[in-house]
Amino acid sequence: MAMRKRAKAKIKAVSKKTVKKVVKLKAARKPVAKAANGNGTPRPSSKPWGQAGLALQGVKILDFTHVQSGPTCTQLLAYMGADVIKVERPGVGDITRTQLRDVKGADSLYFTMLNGSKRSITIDSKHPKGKEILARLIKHCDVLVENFAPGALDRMGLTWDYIHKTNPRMIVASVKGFGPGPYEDCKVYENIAQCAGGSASTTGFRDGPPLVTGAQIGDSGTGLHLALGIVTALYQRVRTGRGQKVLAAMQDGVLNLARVKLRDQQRLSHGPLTEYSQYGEGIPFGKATPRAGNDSGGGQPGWILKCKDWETDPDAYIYFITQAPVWGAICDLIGKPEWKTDPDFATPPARLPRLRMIFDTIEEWTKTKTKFEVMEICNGHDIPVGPILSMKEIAEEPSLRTTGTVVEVDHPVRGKYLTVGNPVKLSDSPADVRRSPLLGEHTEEILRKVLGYSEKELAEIKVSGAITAPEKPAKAEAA
Ligand code: CAO
Repeated sequence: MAMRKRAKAKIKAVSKKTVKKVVKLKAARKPVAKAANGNGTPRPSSKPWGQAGLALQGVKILDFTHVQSGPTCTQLLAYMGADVIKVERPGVGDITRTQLRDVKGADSLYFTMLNGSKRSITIDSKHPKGKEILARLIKHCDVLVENFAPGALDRMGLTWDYIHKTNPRMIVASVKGFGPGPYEDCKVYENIAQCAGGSASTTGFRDGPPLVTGAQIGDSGTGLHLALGIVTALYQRVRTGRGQKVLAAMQDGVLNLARVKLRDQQRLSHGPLTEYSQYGEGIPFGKATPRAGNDSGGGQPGWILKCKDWETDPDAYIYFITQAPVWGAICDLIGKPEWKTDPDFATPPARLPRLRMIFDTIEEWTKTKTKFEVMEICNGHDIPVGPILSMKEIAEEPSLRTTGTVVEVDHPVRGKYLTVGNPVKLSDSPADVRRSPLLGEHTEEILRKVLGYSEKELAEIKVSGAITAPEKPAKAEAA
C-alpha cells in the first residue's frame, strides 16, 4: 500500500516536471506574445475597465507613519490598492486617534480621515519580540514609510543598513521637516514648514503679518510628494531589483508648491511686479517677494469680490479673473462698454495701474448677485470665476459625492463620517475607500495570515508584552 502511494507520488512529481518543461518551452517559442509591446510589458488586458485589479495591488506597505504628513501618503497608496499595514504603539497608537476628539471614546476625525483603507497592527518596536515581528514584516513588505522625528527610526534599530540587508528590495520612504543641512535634526509641524518653505512670507496682505494657509501644504502636500517618490522608486525597482531611500522634506515640498513666488523674487531684480496691486497703487517694492493679498499668482489679474449678502454671510464672495480674451464681455456685463475702446482700459498693460479701481467697479456688479448667480452668468461668457465655497457647502455638494471626492463611510464606534476620497482618478483603478481601522484591529490577522505565526507562537507573543498595552496605560487625553 505504502509502496503504491510512493510510486503514485513519483509519477505525479515527474508529470508535474514535464508540464513545467512544456510550459517553459511554449513560453520560449512565443516571446512576442509575452512582450507584445516590445518593452517587456504584457499585452493590453481585455478585462472591462476597472476590473483588472487596482493599480497598486500586490504592493505591501509597512506604515510607520503618524500625525498627518505620512498618513496622507499611505492613505493615498491604500486608495490605489496597496496593502497598508499601519504599525502602532500598543495601547497608545497614532497620537491623532485622541487629538481634537468630537465623539467621546471614538477615534477622532483627524485620525479617521487620514487612515482609511489601512490595517492596524500594534507592535512595541523596542521590545525584543516586537523587533522579531518587525523583521518578518520587513522581509514581507515592499515599502517602509515613516515620518518620525529625525533619528527615531535608527533608535529603534531600523537603520537603512539593517533594512537593506534584511530585504534589499525594500524602499524606505521618509518625511522629514528639512533636508540635510543646518536644520535637519529639527522636529517640524505643518505651519513651521509653511513658514520655512516661503509660503507664509508671501501669503496675506502687504500691511499685515505673514499668514499660514488653511490648506495643509506642509503635511498633506509633502505626503503627496512622498507618494510620487514611492511609486517612482517602485517603478525603478522593476529594472534594478533593489530598493532605495526616498526623502520628502516638508520645506522642499512647500517651496515646490510656492515656486511662483521664487519666480517673482528673481523678476524683482528686473523691475517691479506689475501684476501686483501694489504696483498700481504706486507703492515701491522691497528686496523680497511681497505678500500679494488676493492678487492672482499668474499673468491674468484677479481678486476676491463681495457678492449679495456679504454683510451677513462670511463666504458670500467670488474670485474674479479679468482674463484678457474676455475683457469685452466683462465690460458689457458690468455696464462699462466704453472700457472696451478707452485707451486707459482697452489693453492689459493699460489696465495694470488701475486694477484696484477696475475691481471696485466689477464688485458693484457682483454685489447685486449671489456668488452662484455670478458663476452662472460669467460661465455663460467664458469668464473665469470661482465661488468661495464654505466647508459646509463642499460637504453637501452632490457632484463631489458622485465623483468620490467626498465619501461617506461607516465606522463601528463613531458611525457615519465624511472623508476625502482619492483626488486623483484612475480610469482602470477605482479608489478603494474604506473606514479607518481600530487600534490593533488586525494584529492577530496579520501575525497569523501574513507572517505565518503558529497558534503556539501567537500565544507566546501575546504574553510577551510586544503587542499588548502596558498594564496601566496613561489616561490623559492628548490636547
Ligand atoms: N513602539 C515603540 N516606540 C514607538 C513606536 C512603537 N510602535 N512608535 C513610535 N515610537 C516612539 C519612537 O521610537 C520615538 O521614541 P524615541 O524618541 O525615544 O526614539 C517616539 O515614539 C516619538 O517619536 P517622534 O519623536 O517622531 O514623535 P513626537 O511626537 O515627539 O514628534 C513630530 C512628532 C511630528 C514633530 C516628529 O515626528 C517629526 O518631526 N516628524 C517629521 C516631520 C513630520 O512628519 N512632521 C509632520 C507632522 S504632522 O503636522
